[in-house]
Amino acid sequence: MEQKKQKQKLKRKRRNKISHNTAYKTKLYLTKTTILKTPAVKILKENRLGINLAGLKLPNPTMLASGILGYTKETFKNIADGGAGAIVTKSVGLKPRSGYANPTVTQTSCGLINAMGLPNPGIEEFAKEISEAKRVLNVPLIVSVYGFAAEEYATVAKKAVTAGADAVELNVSCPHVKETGSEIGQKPEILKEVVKNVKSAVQKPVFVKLSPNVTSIAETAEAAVNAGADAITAINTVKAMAIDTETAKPILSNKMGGLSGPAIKPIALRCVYEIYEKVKVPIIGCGGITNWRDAAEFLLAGASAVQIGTAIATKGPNMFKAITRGIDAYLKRKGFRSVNEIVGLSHKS
Ligand code: RRO
Repeated sequence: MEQKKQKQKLKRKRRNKISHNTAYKTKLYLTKTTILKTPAVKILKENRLGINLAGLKLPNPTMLASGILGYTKETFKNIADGGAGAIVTKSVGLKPRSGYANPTVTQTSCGLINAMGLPNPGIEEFAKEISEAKRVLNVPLIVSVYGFAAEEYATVAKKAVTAGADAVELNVSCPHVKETGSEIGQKPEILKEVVKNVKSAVQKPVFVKLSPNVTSIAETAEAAVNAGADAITAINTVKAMAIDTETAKPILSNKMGGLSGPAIKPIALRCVYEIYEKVKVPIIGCGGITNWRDAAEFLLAGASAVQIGTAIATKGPNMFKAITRGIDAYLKRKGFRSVNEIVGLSHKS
C-alpha cells in the first residue's frame, strides 16, 4: 500500500514537472517570439509615413518640388539626407537653354516671384547626372520634363527614363515661357496629346503638373487622367509681377513671373480639394507648404504626398525632417496608423 502511494506521488511529481517544463518552455517560447517579433511588429506598426505613390515607394510623403536647387548629384544627395521622400528635378528639355537675363527672382512680403526661363543643360547632358544621382540616392528620382511639342516631351521623357528616372513629371504649367508650360496645360486637347505620347514612350509612372491659371483645374486634371496620367501634381506657380517704384519698371527682366510660397497655399489647397472630387489617381499637393500643419492640410484635402519648394530654398533641406516629424506626431496624437488614412478626410465631414 505504502509502495503504491509512493509510486503515485512520483507519477504526480513527474507530471507536475513535465507540465512545469512545458509551461516554462511555452513561456520561453512566448518570450522568444515576443523578443523576436515585438520590435518588428512595432516598427511595422509605427511606420505610419511610408506610401506607395503610383507604384513608387516613398519612405515619407514629402518630396522636393521641381525647380529648387541645382542639378548635381551632390545636391540631390543633400536633399535626400535632409529627409525628402522623393526628389523632382528642375525641368529639362531636348536642347540646352540659358534662361532669362537677371533679375530672375524677386522677394515679396508673402513669397518669391521667379522667371528663370527654363534654364537647363538639355537632356543629353542631364542624362549623365541622372545616372550618377541614381547611384547615390535611396529615394525615387522623378525627372521634370518640358517640350515645345508632344513628340518632344516623349523624346525627353524616354531619354530620362533610359538614364534611370523612376518617373517623369510633365511640366505643362510654367506660367511664363511661350509655346510650352501652361500654354500646353491650358488647352485640354494638346495636353491630352502630350500625355498620350509620353505614356506610349515610357514604362514608368507619368505625373502631370498643372497650372492654377485656368478656369477649372479639376477639368484639366480630368483631361490629363483620361489621357493616361498616373498622378497629378497641383500646383505650379501663379502668374504674378512686381514693380520697382523708383525706376517705375517691372523688376523681373521677363516682367511676368510665377509666385510661390505662403501666399499661394490657400489657392493650391483649393485646387487639390477640387481635383480630389474629380479624379481617382493620386494627387501631389504643392504650393506654399512651410510646416507640418500646411502639409497635413494638403493631405486632408486629398493629396497623397506633398512637394516642398520655396521653404527648402529659404530654410534648407532639414525642413523635410521637421515636416515629416510633425506629420508623424499628428497621426500618433489622432490615433491614425497610416498617413493614407487621412488622405481626403476633409471631404468626409
Ligand atoms: O524656369 C522657370 O522659370 C519656371 C518653371 Br520651368 C516653372 O515651371 N515654374 C516657374 O515658376 N518657373
